[in-house]
Amino acid sequence: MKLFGHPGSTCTRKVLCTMNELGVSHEFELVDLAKGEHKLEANLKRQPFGKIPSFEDGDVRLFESRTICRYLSDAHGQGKLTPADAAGRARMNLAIDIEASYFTPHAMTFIYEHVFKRPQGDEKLASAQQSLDHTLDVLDGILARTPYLAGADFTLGDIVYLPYLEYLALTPVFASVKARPNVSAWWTRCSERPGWQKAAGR
Ligand SMILES: N[C@@H](CCC(=O)N[C@@H](CS)C(=O)NCC(=O)O)C(=O)O
Repeated sequence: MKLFGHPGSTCTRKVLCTMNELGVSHEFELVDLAKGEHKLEANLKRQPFGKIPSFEDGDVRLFESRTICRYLSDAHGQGKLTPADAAGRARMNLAIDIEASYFTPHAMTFIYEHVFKRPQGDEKLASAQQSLDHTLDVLDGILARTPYLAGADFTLGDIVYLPYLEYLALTPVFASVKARPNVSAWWTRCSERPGWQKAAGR
């Protein structure tokens, strides 16, 4: 199988972490964002929206990081990273939906502002802070009951958050994560996993 992406990209790192956790080997082809390679024809054929990552496994061709992670767990996971029962799978998918809808858009506002130095404006930052705090409260409530977002085990529902938290840790907003004891302990637990350490380039 082959992954096309960039080692610093949040969406690429989700997929790399999933591959590492599952122990599947892969080829990696760099799509250099700094050189605009994601907008070139070769990448557009794999990812029609001109983004990374994209993925090939034989004749299976995919894009969208969360879809690739789900495919990897289904096709190569042998029960790892996805709960076996319907209720557990629903909790995992809920965690992924919360991440995509209510966490990442607000987290990215601060990552653009502080890490990529793209000023977001005071109004947007204030609104993102309020929304992020609310999402962190919801996550803290879930994690007060179970060690991982879908229950007792580490799943894709946890992996999808890690790339954004890794970059948020470089911003002043990480104080909001640290202020929530269950989220903070969960982040420590997840980020210490060798699968994440390797995906983050350590
Ligand atoms: N929903 C897509 C988002 C992909 C995405 O936004 N990728 C970023 C890198 S993490 C990218 O290609 N950015 C370059 C651009 O938007 O021009 C996914 O999960 O794969």
